[in-house]
Amino acid sequence: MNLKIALQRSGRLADESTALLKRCGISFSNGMGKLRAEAANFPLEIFFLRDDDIPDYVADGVADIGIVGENVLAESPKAVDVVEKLGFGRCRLSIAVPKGREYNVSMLQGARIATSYPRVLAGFLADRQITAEIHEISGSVEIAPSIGLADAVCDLVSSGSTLFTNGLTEVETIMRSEAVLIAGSGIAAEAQQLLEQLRFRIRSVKAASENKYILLNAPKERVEDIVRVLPGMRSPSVLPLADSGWVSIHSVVGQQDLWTVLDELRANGAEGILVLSIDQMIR
Ligand code: PRT
Ligand code: ZN
Repeated sequence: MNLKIALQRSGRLADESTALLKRCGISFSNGMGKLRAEAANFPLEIFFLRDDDIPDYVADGVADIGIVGENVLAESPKAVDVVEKLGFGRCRLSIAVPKGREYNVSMLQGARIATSYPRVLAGFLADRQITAEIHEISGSVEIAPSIGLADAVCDLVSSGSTLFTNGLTEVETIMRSEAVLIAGSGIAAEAQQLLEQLRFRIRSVKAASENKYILLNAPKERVEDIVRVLPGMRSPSVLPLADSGWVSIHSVVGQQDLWTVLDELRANGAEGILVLSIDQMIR
């Protein structure tokens, strides 16, 4: 039996979804226009679909699991469970208005707002007792104000450059989203077991990409100060060097703290610092 996974065929989640499986040691070929692939070394069958269809396929049991943006699930909730956050495809659903326009949320009363996310937007407005005209459009939402179709937009934003080039300013964040692994609620026991194996791999790959392995040399008398700077998985390893006045210290540091930790290490006498990528990390 195979575990069946639905991935986006092409688009913003496609490359990172296939890259994630490959980093999990799963090999398959995903040539252009391919709709289906079978992994060579894991009982996994892959369907390549439009992202909007993925929750349906998973809810209906055609696929056991899938990768999709949280925004898609929020707009059309389905009988699926989010089993893992994946840390890519990050964006936010925001309201934007023409640049220079003053803004507070009550100004949305009676406004025309263009969006591809009418359900999430309606929920946001209802919570604030605002009645607005929601214009649902499926693409190029950002041009709606300049062609006179809307007073504001509600669209996904990542770098903000689309809003900027269309003379719009982001004024309100309605939700944050990232890619997630979803599973059908009626997933069979055998598929569930394979899913657990895959989740174990995904978690080790994700932890690895969020951390760096760090090695450094330190004079013995500074070890205590340096160890205080390093979190480590349990505690850093301290190894003797040929020169008895020095030791080598090994540890793991979170990617986001890396530069701060490096500054503190140097300030505490660390030398010959090496920072290495980690392939897998099992906590
Ligand atoms: O063909 P298919 O239906 O599969 O794809 P799609 O065109 O519906 O989706 P796609 O590939 O554009 O996006 C897939 C998923 O990527 C979305 O559902 C989000 O979860 C996630 N994602 C992350 C984004 C963005 N960032 C993003 N910036 N989806 C869309 N955008 C668009 C946004 O709509 C706007 O047009 O990019 C533009 C803004 O980008 P910036 O960088 O200029 O702010
Ligand atoms: Zn889509």
